[in-house]
Amino acid sequence: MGKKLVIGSSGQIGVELIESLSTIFGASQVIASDIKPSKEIKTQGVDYISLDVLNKSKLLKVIKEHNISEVYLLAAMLSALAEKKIESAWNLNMQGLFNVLDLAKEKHINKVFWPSSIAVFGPTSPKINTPQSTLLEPSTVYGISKMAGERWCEYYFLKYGVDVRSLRYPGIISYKSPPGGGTTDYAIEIFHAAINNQVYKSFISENVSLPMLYMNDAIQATVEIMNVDRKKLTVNSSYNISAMSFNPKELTKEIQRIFPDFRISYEIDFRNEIALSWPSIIDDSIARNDWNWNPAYNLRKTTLEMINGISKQLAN
Ligand code: AKB
Repeated sequence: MGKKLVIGSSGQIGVELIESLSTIFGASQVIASDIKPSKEIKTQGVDYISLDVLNKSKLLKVIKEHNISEVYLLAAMLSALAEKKIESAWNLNMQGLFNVLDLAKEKHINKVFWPSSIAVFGPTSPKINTPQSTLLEPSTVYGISKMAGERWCEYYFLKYGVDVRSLRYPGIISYKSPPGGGTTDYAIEIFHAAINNQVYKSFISENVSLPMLYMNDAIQATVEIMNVDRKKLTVNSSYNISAMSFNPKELTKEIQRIFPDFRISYEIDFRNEIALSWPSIIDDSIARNDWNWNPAYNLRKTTLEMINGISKQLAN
């Protein structure tokens, strides 16, 4: 068994995935890589390599030199930023995936994790209990790249036997490392405002609900799907997963249980349009049946964890 390479290790999910993989498999079994290092990874005893996933020859060199057997490809441009940088988003999100899938096809690696997103759904997809398989007409650059990526993952699995596994991440809430360029980022920013006694100016309108996951559940799901017997997986593209759904109004109410004076105001921008095109509640029953997906964090527990976590960070 070779080592695990996380590409995009300095991002919101990368930092916490590195922490979890090194706890489970040992720091020597994990390699972090990104175009810029993060402080957090330096302290975890995990080797860091500077790597741009678009540089396929360097990627191959790293895979060979470090005896990599699994790649977690987290480097991507998220929904809001991708609307402003169409070409580079498409290039990073698609070419990055092809580089990794091709190296798996050529048997340089055995297994790949690639995250998709609820952004694959669009205005014509059902909004409530959005099924695993339904009309996919995404209206964002990011969503189009994720939808195409899902099709390519399934194609590489069926045609070339590439063992690529994927989850459609909803909004992921965490405090250890900031998110960047997403539409669901509001659900993180709001906690920082509340703890700092500020009014939060939401760019999403009060009644727009989106599916969400607390980071611990997202990491758990990622580790689980990568380690389950492939024969149990009935979805070869990407699984719907979620733990809760809420809108800014409901999140504000929950935060006000702890900070009664907390206030939100609304200054809607283009990200509201993106949020409106996504599902409110998704049906993740196939993940629950296939590999016992069972999230632990609801809105109340997430709120407590966020407030405790950010407060501790500030105190340090
Ligand atoms: C985003 O908001 O772009 C991401 C996502 C839902 O994939 N968090």
